[in-house]
Amino acid sequence: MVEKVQMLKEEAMQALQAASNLPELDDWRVKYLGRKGGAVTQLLRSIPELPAEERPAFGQAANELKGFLQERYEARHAELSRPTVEMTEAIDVTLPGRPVNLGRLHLTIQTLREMYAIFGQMGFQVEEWPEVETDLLNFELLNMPPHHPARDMWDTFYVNPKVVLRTHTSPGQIRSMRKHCSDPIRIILPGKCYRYEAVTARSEFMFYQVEGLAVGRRITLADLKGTMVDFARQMFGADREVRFRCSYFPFTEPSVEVDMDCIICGGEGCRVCKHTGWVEICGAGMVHPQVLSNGGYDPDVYSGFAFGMGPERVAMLKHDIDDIRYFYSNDLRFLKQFG
Ligand code: FA5
Repeated sequence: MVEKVQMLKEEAMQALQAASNLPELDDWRVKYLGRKGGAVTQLLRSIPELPAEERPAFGQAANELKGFLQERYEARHAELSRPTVEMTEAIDVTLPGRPVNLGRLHLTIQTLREMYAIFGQMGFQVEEWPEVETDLLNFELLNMPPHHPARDMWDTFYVNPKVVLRTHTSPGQIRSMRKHCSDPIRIILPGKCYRYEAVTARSEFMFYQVEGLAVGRRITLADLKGTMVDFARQMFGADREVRFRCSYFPFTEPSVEVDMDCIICGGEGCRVCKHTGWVEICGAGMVHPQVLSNGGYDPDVYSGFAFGMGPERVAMLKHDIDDIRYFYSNDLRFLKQFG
């Protein structure tokens, strides 16, 4: 009798393979597993008619067959229910491919790289420091203790009372001096800065700065002037003129603003230079003795100069861009023009 079960199994499996769609599969289910007249059901119903000694082995084989076929049915059902891919149109493999959109460097990054190359030739190396900075480094060690009125020059985003989003890259001066421990330094420190100020055509609340710092023995204001003139001429053209104006920063003494003759009007006066013939390119000065000392350098032995310039403003001058807000508003029509 167990052979009868085996024969039914083979027959059912062949029929299952032959069922090539869901209606055929359903006919198969009714034929073999159907509750009323299904072949396996009939097999099970025939058990009581068997001699007592044959019933256990036959019953076990018939029940196993029922479980097995049920499982196979479900697997086949899942297989036939999967959507089939139909070729609706022919593919012309000779068509040219779609061009891949190439990315490009952001104008600020391009300008930064040009600046690295120019200062690199003069022996400056690039170092980077955190954008989230302590109040101690951003202000206090740069001669601005709490409540010092000069803090008002930098409208500050506070993370908490002791931590700020850096308002300028000058805290990097202290970090780099402490890193180099009394060795001569010639570095530039690029990075993002944040200021809680109104966004206008010339000012963003987030922008980049490139800090420059040179520390050594017998460094003078003439070295700063030479560096600025060289930078302006390499960046903007060999006949650029540079002038220094007295200014004030708590961490430099003396302090200056560096102006360049207007690249647009050649010094005649236009809207870019506000009809003065000059445009500011950075703030700068000789590193204050107290700041040298805060950085671990003996001010009786060492001197240094520092400057901080905005690459967006450099790019605006170079490409005659009249509004800084284009830089970070993600308008590809603007960004695609460069590079
Ligand atoms: C400073 O931030 C000083 N730390 C610079 C400095 C460094 C002086 C070392 C002395 C020694 P100032 O706030 O002027 O200075 O900013 C320097 C440059 O950053 C500006 O000339 C300008 O190019 C750029 N900048 C400043 N504020 C903005 C702004 N809101 N949006 C875009 N660029 C800005």
